[in-house]
Amino acid sequence: MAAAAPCGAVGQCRLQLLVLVAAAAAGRAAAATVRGGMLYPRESPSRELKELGGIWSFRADFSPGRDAGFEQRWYRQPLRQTGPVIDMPVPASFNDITQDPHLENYIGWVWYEKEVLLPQRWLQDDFSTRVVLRFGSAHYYSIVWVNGVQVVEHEGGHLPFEADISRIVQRSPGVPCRITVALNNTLTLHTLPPGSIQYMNDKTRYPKNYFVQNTRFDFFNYAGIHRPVVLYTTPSVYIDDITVTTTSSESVAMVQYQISVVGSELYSLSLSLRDQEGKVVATGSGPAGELKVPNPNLWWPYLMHESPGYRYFLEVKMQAQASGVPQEDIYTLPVGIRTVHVTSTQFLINGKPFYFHGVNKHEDADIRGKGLDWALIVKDFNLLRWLGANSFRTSHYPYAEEIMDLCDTYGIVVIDECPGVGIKMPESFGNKSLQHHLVVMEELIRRDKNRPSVVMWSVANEPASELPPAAYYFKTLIAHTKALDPSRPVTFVSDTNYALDHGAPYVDVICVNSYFSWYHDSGHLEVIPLQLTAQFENWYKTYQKPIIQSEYGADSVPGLHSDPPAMFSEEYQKALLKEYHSVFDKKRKEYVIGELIWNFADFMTNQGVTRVLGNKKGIFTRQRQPKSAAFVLRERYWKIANESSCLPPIIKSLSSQHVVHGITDYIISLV
Ligand code: GCB
Repeated sequence: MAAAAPCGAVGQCRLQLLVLVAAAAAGRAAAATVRGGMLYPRESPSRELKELGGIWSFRADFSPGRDAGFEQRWYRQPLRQTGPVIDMPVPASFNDITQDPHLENYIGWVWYEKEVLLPQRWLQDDFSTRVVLRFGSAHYYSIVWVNGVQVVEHEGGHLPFEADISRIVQRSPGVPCRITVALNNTLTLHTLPPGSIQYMNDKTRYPKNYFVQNTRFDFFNYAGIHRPVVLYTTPSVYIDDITVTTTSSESVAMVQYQISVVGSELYSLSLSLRDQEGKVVATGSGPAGELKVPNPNLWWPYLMHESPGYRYFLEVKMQAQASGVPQEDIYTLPVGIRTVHVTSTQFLINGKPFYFHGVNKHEDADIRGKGLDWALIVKDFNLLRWLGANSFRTSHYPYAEEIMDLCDTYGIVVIDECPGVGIKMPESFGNKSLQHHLVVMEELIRRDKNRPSVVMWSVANEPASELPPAAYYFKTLIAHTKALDPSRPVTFVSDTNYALDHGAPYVDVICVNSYFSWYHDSGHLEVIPLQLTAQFENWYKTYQKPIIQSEYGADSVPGLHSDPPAMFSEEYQKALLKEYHSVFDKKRKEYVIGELIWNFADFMTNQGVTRVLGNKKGIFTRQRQPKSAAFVLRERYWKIANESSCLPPIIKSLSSQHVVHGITDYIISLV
């Protein structure tokens, strides 16, 4: 990606300084490990919420060193007083909002600002209300000030961070609360994902001070405030975190819980678990324990049961005294009861074999880039269910909590991937990178540990796992992940040769990507059966672990036709899929436990000679219209679901021709 903005000796210094800032912060975080909970902000009788989405003021720092904002301390006064600002929507990526190619490809610090008035009752200086500012995600390095005071610094996109701002806002009631964010999208060899800045110093070929950011991943590196920013309140003594795990037998389930409270040592906790009708099915007390649920409704994946995604609601009530004042906090957590086990040939959910027939996705759309968009989210879930997809991988980074909530609700099974994509350079396997990666896994697990839809963690996509340091790297990373969450299997997604992969010994499930007759033997569909069969057999012989085909696919330009099939036509994409499917059908009787198409929808990438306005391997266009391949996959997924599911006979008896609306409506009405 070319950054057309100038950057001279000063600029180089400043960019290097950014790297140092980021590295220092990563070091601090690693040493400290992640502290505190990161409960999704929900309203309750003791908690209020204010959404800060909408138009924010914005300025990209185009100064030669990208450092004018810090030198002139833009955070000390309203942004409009230090120079021109433009309107910027939040949540959204900033890249595609204007017509300015320099902003589209901008690398460095950008500044956002919002002024908000808070309700009077939040501002009473009696130490009883805690006001928290929370960002669902911002890419990638964030520094946040409130009324000119720095409140939080966070490294990494995709995951939430927050700050207690009570003391700052309660000190000046009646004054608008000014939130200033400086955001930097520079990637280094030690960030996740990694990247590097390359200065082009040949004056005969490049303008003065020219640099580019190089990355080794295949999606446009959108940046901005991508997810909701909210202010929420809690009492000053509050429920900080809840961890829930579940086990079940035929007629009874156990819900193990652990709760942490912050603000006082003297508190009591009471819990009640309600079913979807609101009936209390179990009660408990104290910070840790077990709830017994007789005749439980288990959480089942979509198409595996007539009522998928069943969730109970765990209401946690905390009562305490703080400075003689009684305090009460209430938080309600949705809970799905389900178990996950892996054998040498199967993936079991609630003891039943589960076959992943799903997709890989991206958070990506016209104009808003990676910004959260409710209309797009709901459309995508409707398409997933239309397709008969029961699962997806969050390729190649954690998706919004709002998306994960719908996975829980609809029973869409998730392989939850961290942003470990494009880890290719030896420098990215050193201790500094590893420490940061461990912290990112801590943040991800802290966020998603209670989600029944999440059945496996993926710690990386296509790292250079053939490099010798990958052995120690993945051994440590996977052990750490398992120590944080012993209840879920762990994987990473490999495209390394089975005989050379140093990370594979440590995973529970082999996830393998391959593009036969696309990137290799281009145009030769006939090689697929042989090569894919050999791939599966080699991996299985070496590891005796179940295998997921975690990516396969072909680009197709919608409306481009060719018979016999030629690359980039819709016919070729369909034919390639079918060749893969015939091998999957043989091997899923043995140890292949899933197939995830690359990709659900076309998505934007960097410009390059193999990309025509982005990656076109979607079975839907970027605007979510089906290509021919979508119908091939839909017929297949419904067929597989009907073969193996416990759906009622009425649904099973319908062929995929009939499911256009009827069955999805029926299933949806059951949810
Ligand atoms: C891969 C990557 C994915 C790419 C895809 C492709 O192996 O994991 O990020 O987009 O191939 O289309 O090249």
